[in-house]
Parts: sequence; C-alpha cells; structure tokens
Amino acid sequence: MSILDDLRDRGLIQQVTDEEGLEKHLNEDRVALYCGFDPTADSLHIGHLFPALMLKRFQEAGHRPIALVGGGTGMIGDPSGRNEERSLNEENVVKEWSNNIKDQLSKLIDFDDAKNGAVVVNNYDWLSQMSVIDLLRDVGKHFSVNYMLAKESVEARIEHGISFTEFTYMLLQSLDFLRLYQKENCTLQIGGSDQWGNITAGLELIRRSSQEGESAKAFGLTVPLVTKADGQKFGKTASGAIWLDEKKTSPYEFYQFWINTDDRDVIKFLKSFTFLPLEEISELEKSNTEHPEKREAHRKLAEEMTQMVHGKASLDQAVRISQALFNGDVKSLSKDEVALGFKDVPSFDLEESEKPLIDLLVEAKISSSKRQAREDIGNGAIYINDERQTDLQYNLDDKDKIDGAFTIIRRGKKKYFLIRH
Ligand code: 485
Repeated sequence: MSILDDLRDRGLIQQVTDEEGLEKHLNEDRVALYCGFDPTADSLHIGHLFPALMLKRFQEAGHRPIALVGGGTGMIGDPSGRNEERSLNEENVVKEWSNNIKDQLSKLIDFDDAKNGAVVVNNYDWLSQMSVIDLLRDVGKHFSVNYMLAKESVEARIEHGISFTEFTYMLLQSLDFLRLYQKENCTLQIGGSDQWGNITAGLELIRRSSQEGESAKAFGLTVPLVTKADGQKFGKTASGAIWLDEKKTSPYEFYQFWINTDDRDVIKFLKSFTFLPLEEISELEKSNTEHPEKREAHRKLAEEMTQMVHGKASLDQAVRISQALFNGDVKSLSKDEVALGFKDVPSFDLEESEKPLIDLLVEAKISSSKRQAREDIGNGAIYINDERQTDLQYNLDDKDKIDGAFTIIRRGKKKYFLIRH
C-alpha cells in the first residue's frame, strides 16, 4: 500500500496539486517534504498535531521530513484563515517561542538519530539576512498584485483591510519553499487547508525562478480541518485550547480530552491521529458498536495520544488519576496527582490544624448553611476522601490529609471540593 493510499484511507488528504505526479514521485524517490509552524504562542496546540504527525507518517514511509519553525514569518503574521490583523510580537518573545516549538517538534518527530535525515530549520536564519532590494527584485517580481489579491487569504480581508505587512506574507512563505527546494531538494510542502494559497504561491515561485521552469518537480498537499460531530470547534474545551506544553495542559487533562471524545468521532480520530494499523482500528470499531460501555476505542485513543506527546510515565500517571477518580480511590494518589486531578474543582485553604466538619462545610461553601450542613451529613451526602462521613461531631484534621497535603470532600454523587491544609 502506498503512503498516499494509507493517508487517503485515514481521511488525511484535503487537496493535492498533482496527485498522479506525487504518487509516482513518492514511489520512486526518497522525498524531502516540509511543514511550517509559526511561533504565534509559547506552545503548539492540538491543531498543530495533525500536520506534525503527517511529517512523521512520511518519515515512517521512508521519506525525509523537514520541520520549519517560522522565526522570521512569525514576526510578520500570516493572514490565512484569519479575519483580523495580528498584533506584532517583540523579537525576543518570538525567539523564545521559536525555541519552545522547536523542542516540541523534536519530541514528536525523530530528529535525534536524524532518521532519513530529518531536520528542524528556522526561517529566521535566511529571512533576517535578506535585503529589501533582494526581496523585491528576486521574489516580488514573480508575483503580480492581481495574483496576490485573488488569494483567498487576501481577498477575505480586503473589505476590513489588510496591512502591507500581512499582504507580503505569502512572498516569504514562497521564498522558504524555493530555498528548501534549492538547498535541500525539498519537493513537497504540506499544511492545513488554510495554507493552500501560500503553498501554491510557493510552487509558482519555484516554477518561475528555478532552472527547470515549468517542469520543476514540486508538490503541495493539505490536510483537512478536523471536524467534530457536534459541530463545535476541535481542540477547544471549556477551559480553553489543548496545548502540547504540559505546563499549560497537564498530561492528565490531555488524556481526559481524548477519552471524552464523542462516540461518533472516536473511530475517525483513531484513524487520523494515531499510527495504529487500520485493521486494529476496525476491531476497535466493532467493540465500539457492540460494547460501547467498555469505551475501549476511547481508551486506546487517549493512551496512544498521551504516550505520543507526553511519554509513557506521564500516560501512566494520567491513567492512575483517572482510575482513582472513577473508582473513588483518591487516597491512593500522591499530592501532585491530587493537584492535577482536582485542578478545576473549587478549593478552600484551611488555616487551622483542625475544624469541625459542619463549620468547614459552611466556610468552604460546600453547604449553604449550618442547617444544610447538618442535613447533608445526616443524609449521607458528604464524603471525605471518598468515604461517607455521617458523624455530625466529626473534626477534620491532619489524619484526613492525602499525602500530607489535601483533603477531598465530595457532596452527593460528583460535586468535589479540594481542601488545602
Ligand atoms: O515556509 C513557511 C513559513 C511559515 C509557515 C509555513 C511555511 C507557517 C504558516 N504560514 C502558518 O501560519 N501555519 C499555522 C501556524 O503556524 O499556526 C498553522 C496552519 C495549519 C497547519 C499548521 O500551521 O494554520 O493549517 O498548517 C501546521
């Protein structure tokens, strides 16, 4: 099976410039291909994962991935897919973000042992060295303003306005492609579907300025936008974007994001995000239809993705926290695990070394009044570290602390509160 067939079966191809030509090229040669990532934040997010893993798929099929960090283009701002002008970030900020992104890409794709000659490059290295005169003579001359205005990324912005800065962006991305084509024999650029205009502009530049002219062998391929059955935007949750940086989105939250995938999306996500063979995914699909309550497909998806991005140890921890919460066994967790698992629940700082439970329930706003607190305890609705507590005289103190740090109080089935001692 060819790599393009596999990608097609997984639903990973939106558009290709010359499918037959590319198929032949990929079958005959070891192809160098690239995808660019602009440092517009301090971390990549889950939306970047899709094209980044594409690079990895090509690598596993024997080709040579080049990940480009847009240290130069990140100073300019891509108008593609955005209806508002971006604000410029300071150069030192963009530099710092570029380094973070480089590290993240290096974790995802095998650059260490330079498998198939995989590399990370930064377009700041050449864009920052280029003179205005060279840009206007060597690149600008190959683009008519009419051609640039017709690009979706520009056209969509004409009404509200677009700066000359962002208007020029496609020239820089085109120059990158030309440069990688000439220096690295890179003949394929991939990206999300919003990058189609920039990618084809690059092909245009390659044809116009390379010696091979029209017969230059270069291709573009885009991956589709990830869609969800419920119509909501992929990768956003109530608490914001899902980042690859574990300080911004913990491995536990990352794991929870995947395990909570809508039943209607889980098989699609297994195909497009994981490297599991399609036969294994068919088995999971069967299990998902016959025994949906087992959530085997969801678990597999969450495991594969968490391990891929955060490694085995972090996956194990995420699973441990999830199971403890599910089984009501929070006492087995370490204080770090409690902090991760209960990051989003209301919390209360207990200043004293002990406190009557009734008072605590009121002060921590777990029960609305003393009377209610008594009722809650009497009804058996209050749990301390997952154990029901019905003693109205109960005192909360050191013995209740999990790993010397926290007590978890639950009211009813699932309203959790974190008490910090
Ligand atoms: O030579 C290049 C220089 C920069 C870029 C690409 C080639 C980056 C590109 N212009 C861009 O803005 N990409 C987005 C980003 O960096 O956040 C996203 C795309 C998405 C997908 C992803 O990067 O919006 O579709 O391509 C990898």
